[in-house]
Parts: sequence; C-alpha cells; structure tokens
Amino acid sequence: MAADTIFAVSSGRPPAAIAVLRISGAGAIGAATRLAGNVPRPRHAGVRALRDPADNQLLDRALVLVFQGPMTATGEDLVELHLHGGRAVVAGVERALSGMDGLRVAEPGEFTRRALTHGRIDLTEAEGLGDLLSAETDAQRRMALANSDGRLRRAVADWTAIATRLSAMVEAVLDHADEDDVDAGDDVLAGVRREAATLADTIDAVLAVPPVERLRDGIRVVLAGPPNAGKSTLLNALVGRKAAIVSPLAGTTRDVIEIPVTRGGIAWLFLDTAGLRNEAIDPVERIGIDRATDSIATADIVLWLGDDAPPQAASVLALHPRSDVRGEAVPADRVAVSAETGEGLSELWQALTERASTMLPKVDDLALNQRQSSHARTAAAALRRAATQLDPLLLAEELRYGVQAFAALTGMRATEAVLDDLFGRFCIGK
Ligand SMILES: Nc1nc2c(ncn2[C@@H]2O[C@H](COP(=O)(O)OP(=O)(O)OP(=O)(O)O)[C@@H](O)[C@H]2O)c(=O)[nH]1
Ligand SMILES: [Mg+2]
Repeated sequence: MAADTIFAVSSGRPPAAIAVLRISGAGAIGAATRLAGNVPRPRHAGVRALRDPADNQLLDRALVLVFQGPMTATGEDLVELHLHGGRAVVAGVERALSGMDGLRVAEPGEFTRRALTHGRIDLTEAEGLGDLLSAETDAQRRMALANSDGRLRRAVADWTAIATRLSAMVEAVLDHADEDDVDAGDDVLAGVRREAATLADTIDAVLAVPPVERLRDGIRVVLAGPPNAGKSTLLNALVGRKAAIVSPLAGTTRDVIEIPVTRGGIAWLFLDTAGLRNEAIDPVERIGIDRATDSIATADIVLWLGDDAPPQAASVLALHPRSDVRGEAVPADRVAVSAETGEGLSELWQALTERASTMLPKVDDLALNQRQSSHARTAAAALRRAATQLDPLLLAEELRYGVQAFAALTGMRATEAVLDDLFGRFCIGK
C-alpha cells in the first residue's frame, strides 16, 4: 500500500507574513494542481490563485513550488505553498487538502522520517537535524549543523569501507587457502589484523571525545549538602529567578528541581536537591534524600555546600556557603559564596566554566551521542578481537560484526522504537 500524502505548515505557526505549507507524497502534485488549476514546472516558482475544489472559493494567491521525487528533501514528490500567513488562510488551505482522498496532516517529524526511509539522509543526520532545531547556544548549533550535514555519516562510511575491504581480503585468503602460497596468505591476514587495530584506535579516539548530550542537554550541576546549607538560595542566585522555595526550616526541598540556563555560550542544567541528613524520619524527606543521592551519582559537577568532606562524584566544587554570616576563615580549597550579598558568585561561575570547558566536545570534534557511542563501542570491540584473532574464519566473523555495528550507527538497522523516540521530539512540519 502506498504511503499517504502528508501536509503541514513547516514555517512558524500563523499569524505570520508567510506560511510555508509542504505537501509530500505520490499525491502531492495532484493535490496542488486541484488547488491551483495548474502548477509551475518543477523547481520554478509561480504565483497561482488557490481555490477550494469543493466550492471553487478563492482561498489565497500564493507562490507554488513543485519538486519531483526522488531528488527532494523527503525523497518523494514535494510541493511548497507559500501562503499569506493568516490563520484563516492557512486553515482554509488545510481544510481543502484534508478533504482530498489520500491526504492527511503530517505527524511530528514525519517529513524527516520519510527522508530517512528513502535514504535521503541517515540516522546521524536526522539526529543532527533534531539537535539543530532545538539548538540554543552557538556551540550546539555548530555541532548539530555539522552532523546534520553528514559529518558523522561520512566518517562512518569511511570506517565501513575499511572494514568491508578487510573482510574481502580475508575471504580471498580463505577462498585460495588450498592453491596459493600459504605464507602469502598469512602476510595478508597479519596486515588485516594490523589495520583492524588501527581502525579500532580511530574509533576509540572518537569515543574519548565528551558526549554530544552534554552540549545539547547542558552540564548537569547538582547542588548538594546538608539541610539549610543554602542550596536553594544559591540555585536561585545562579539561575536568576526564584525557582526553588527557600525557608529557614531544615528539609524544605524534597523533590529534585531542574532548571536549565545558558550562560557564557554553555547550556547548564542546575539541580537543587533535598538536604542530606541521616536522622530524617519523614518518609517523604527520605525519598527526597534518595533522589538527591541519585542526582549526585549522575552529576557532571557537584556543588558541595556542606562543611564535611564532599561525597564521591565525578567532579566536586566545594563551597564555603553563606559567607556573609560565617565568622571563620575560608578553607583554602573552597570557594566562598554568599547568595545573599552576591559575594563569590562570579568566581563560582568562572570555576564552573573552566570545568565545563573540559567536559564539552569541541565544535570541530567528531562527537557521538549515547546511541551512536554504544554502536561505536560494539564495532571497536569487534575490531579489537579481530586484531588478535588467528583463525581466519573467526577473523572474518568479527569484521562482519564491526560492519553490522556501523550499519546500526547510521540507522540502516534502526528499530521502530529508536525512530519513534527521535522523531517524536521533532515538530510537526519538519
Ligand atoms: N545570610 C545568608 N542567609 C542565607 C544564604 N543562603 C541561604 N540563606 C538562608 O538560609 C536558610 C536556608 O536556605 P535554603 O536555601 O532554603 O537552604 P537549603 O539548603 O535549600 O535547605 P533545604 O532545602 O532544607 O535542604 C534560609 O533562611 C535562607 O534565607 C546566604 O548566602 N546568606
Ligand atoms: Mg532547599
């Protein structure tokens, strides 16, 4: 069964000066012709009067553009209607299109999903596009643009080509095992093992780059410490608004409060947590403390507001909080801050930024997200095993595993669940 022809406004929601409505699928050009009487020749813009086929009523005078598949953004016939961006104009055209057989409104991300299905882009480019749409910082934009433009796809294509060539070399040795000089075959296999090791090194170097998620979702900074240490007050000072409740009662914060902010070109996610104390008997506070402990375990940076030694965590910045009311000297390894007077806040931001810069991928780095990393790790492991595998049959098998993992990375073997998760985050019309 042929896929439905889909349509949606791809520009911002009306009202706007212009609304670009896209129609994609086998029925796209037919639908545009029914609205416009006739359509301009492909890839040439033309102004047409659009009429509702039901009653011949004039809907709009609009710019019409036709792109014939498969060399289009979706890989299908694609029409763009540049409408006047008023709500009634857009609603009228959408209603006329909905009335046509085989046409329906697109799901979120469905245009991009079709591009993937038709091989116009691969999964890494679709992921890059998703990140590009949500990019808020310059670094996010540049990283996402490079990936949506196929930087990772090309790298993986190179790796795949190498692994496939090595596979073919092993197969050739196996095919000629009886006839040829056995020593020559051994030399070839030794070369294959060396190249497999080099490719594994290349992939490991990419895996060592910090993950894309840190750039996209923000550096996770967890404020932790005993009750009443001033965590919520400091959170509010850092994010510039009264996001968390502050009170002199110990045990005020129970849930984890997550506040995203961008500052200095870096996306941050600040997490305020319940005060840690052993004697808490209130079951709700206990749950809050468990959540706080979990947050510390997954933090990129912990801001520790306790006087005791900080908990074990990836990276800890120990503070001397409420410095305005503390008489004692500031310990050498602590940053004195007062959320009340603002003392030490700019030093704190500077210390945070210094740490963050080592935790983020550089925009020119080839960086992977978690999904991509897991396949890259599988591939690198297979190549490492190949590098020490003496049995040529098993060597060929490991190389095949490597190639399969590359295919999974670029989405050649993506599951529906992976696709639903990715495209669910897109907007309608993309
Ligand atoms: N003078 C002064 N008072 C502060 C400062 N920071 C917080 N306080 C006060 O300390 C008390 C506790 O502050 P909170 O921010 O609620 O402390 P908390 O660590 O979030 O406490 P819990 O949520 O109960 O764990 C409040 O009365 C704040 O006004 C500060 O820098 N200076
Ligand atoms: Mg609090």
